[in-house]
Amino acid sequence: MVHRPPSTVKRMKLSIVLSTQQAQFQAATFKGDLETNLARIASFGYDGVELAIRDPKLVDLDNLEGLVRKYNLRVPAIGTGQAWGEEGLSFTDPDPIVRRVSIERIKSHIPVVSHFGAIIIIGLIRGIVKPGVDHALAMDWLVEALRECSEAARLKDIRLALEPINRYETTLVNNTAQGLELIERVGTDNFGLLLDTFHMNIEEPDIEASIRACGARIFHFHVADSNRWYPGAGHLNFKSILKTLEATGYRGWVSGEFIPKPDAEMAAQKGIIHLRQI
Ligand code: LER
Ligand code: MN
Repeated sequence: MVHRPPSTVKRMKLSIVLSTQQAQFQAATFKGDLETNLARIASFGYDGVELAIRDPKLVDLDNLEGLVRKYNLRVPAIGTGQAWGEEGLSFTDPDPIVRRVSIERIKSHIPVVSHFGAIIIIGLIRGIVKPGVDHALAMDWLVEALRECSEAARLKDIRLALEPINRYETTLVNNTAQGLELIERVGTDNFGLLLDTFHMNIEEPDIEASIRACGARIFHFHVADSNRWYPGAGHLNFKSILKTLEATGYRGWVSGEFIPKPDAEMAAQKGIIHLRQI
């Protein structure tokens, strides 16, 4: 029997990033008033909203859940990187107290995440190799922290996804090959990868080949174009990328994480139109 790749991508579950609090991170497409933003996101046709939460203690979970339900949205993933961006928390800080607080912060997301049936994103909270720290030692700290967090998450059937992030933002785990090596070292089956087309365009020699190599280890997927604007605003071939993703068997979410330009509404609308055309 001849096996032919599908000519179109099945209807994808699309979400978009919304920060539950003000944040410096540029590519959280929506920030500010929660209800207004959830209403807009739903009206543009998104199925879900990926929430960036710096600290679960600061979130009124009942209110959040009520609003998400009111606008018939799902929450596929919770981003945690603002704990690094705003507070400097990381798994690889030379100070053991900072490392402990960072691990506890990630574990504190477990009740929120299990509420929504979401996954926990490990982005910049992995940290960077700080001055005076050896790269191998930072990797050891990272592996230990990820083992502890993924073992705690597994008790609640929760998955964690580490995002390879480009070299200009971190010195730890920049590409998918390093991400796969890390998965081997951590050794827990609820720990996988979040691939982001913006970072892949900088770090991967061949985006489609890297997606195929990650296969079943892909737990979540971020889309932004080459310039980190909405899909369709740069030179990435989303048709080819998403067909390749689907061919791996991935049936998870495709989440828009792009700069709110020319403004958040326009970016969200143009992005979804481009992706739905595929
Ligand atoms: C977060 O998902 C991300 O892609 C990083 O660029 C955060 O800085
Ligand atoms: Mn991302």
